[in-house]
Amino acid sequence: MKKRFIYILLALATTAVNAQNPFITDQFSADPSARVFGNRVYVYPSHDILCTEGKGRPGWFCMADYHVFSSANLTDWTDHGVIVSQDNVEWVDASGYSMWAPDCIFRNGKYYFYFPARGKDTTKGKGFSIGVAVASKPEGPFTPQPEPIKKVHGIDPNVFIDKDGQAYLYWSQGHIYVAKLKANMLELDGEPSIIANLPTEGLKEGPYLFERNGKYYLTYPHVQNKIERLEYAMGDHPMGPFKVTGVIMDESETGCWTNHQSVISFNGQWYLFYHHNDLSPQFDKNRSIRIDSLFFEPGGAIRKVIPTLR
Ligand code: FUB
Repeated sequence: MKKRFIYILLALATTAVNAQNPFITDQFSADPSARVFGNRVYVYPSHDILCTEGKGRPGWFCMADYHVFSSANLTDWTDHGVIVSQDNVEWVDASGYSMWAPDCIFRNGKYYFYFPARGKDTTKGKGFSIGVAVASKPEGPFTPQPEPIKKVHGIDPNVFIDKDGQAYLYWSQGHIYVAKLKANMLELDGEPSIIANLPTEGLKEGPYLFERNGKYYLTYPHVQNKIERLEYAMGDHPMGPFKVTGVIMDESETGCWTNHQSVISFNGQWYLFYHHNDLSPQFDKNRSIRIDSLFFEPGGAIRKVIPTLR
């Protein structure tokens, strides 16, 4: 009886959080990287805008800057404003509107914000590089490094610091890559490697790694039927080997081409952050970020998330 009552309370609590989707409604937002810093959740998303003739590439992704949002209760969100803009990073091509999915992590009193963008220096290729901006507070002000991280070409950076203090950078470029980071969090410590044993067909991007009960969960969107499905693989070490384990969110649950996830535990509950194009049903490159509760099976498998709509 007591157990049933707890389940009902849990269900009500879940509904209360879910009922807000999407939870940022005054601007478009995508690719949410959520982090718990102190007693607040900070979300570092991409900021979708609309490219027009002469400004970026109309009909495509268009992002010029990043905001950070925070909340103590996942209901009331504070927009801390722009933390990094394509106009204030030396190496970024400011005509690119290419400030795609970022991440942020805390180490030794500093917050390290990782972001991909196309650089000015086309001799290094037209593709994306990944830069870092550093701050003393999670909401900034952030100071961008003058150069992107060497030997990293791709998008969707994600950083994980293991219990032994070793930091890892994950990113994607067709495949998902991993490399150790030096303690300064600004340089690779060794060569990047492609993470093996992931699906061979269909684009995989947006890596996000978290640890629970000694198991490492590598989560990623994987294109199925032209729509990204959120999947995960599990392993015993941050660099793998990983074994493809399951689906977090089916592609049939969203009509949006892209999806992009992060996972946190906050006040004893796990949450999945992701996006959909709720506020722009006709144009799926103007997206909005969502939260849903995440649950695990007793053996550690992730239970599929059914998105909560408005
Ligand atoms: O937001 C631009 C790109 O779309 C991201 O980098 C991908 O993960 C996808 O969400």
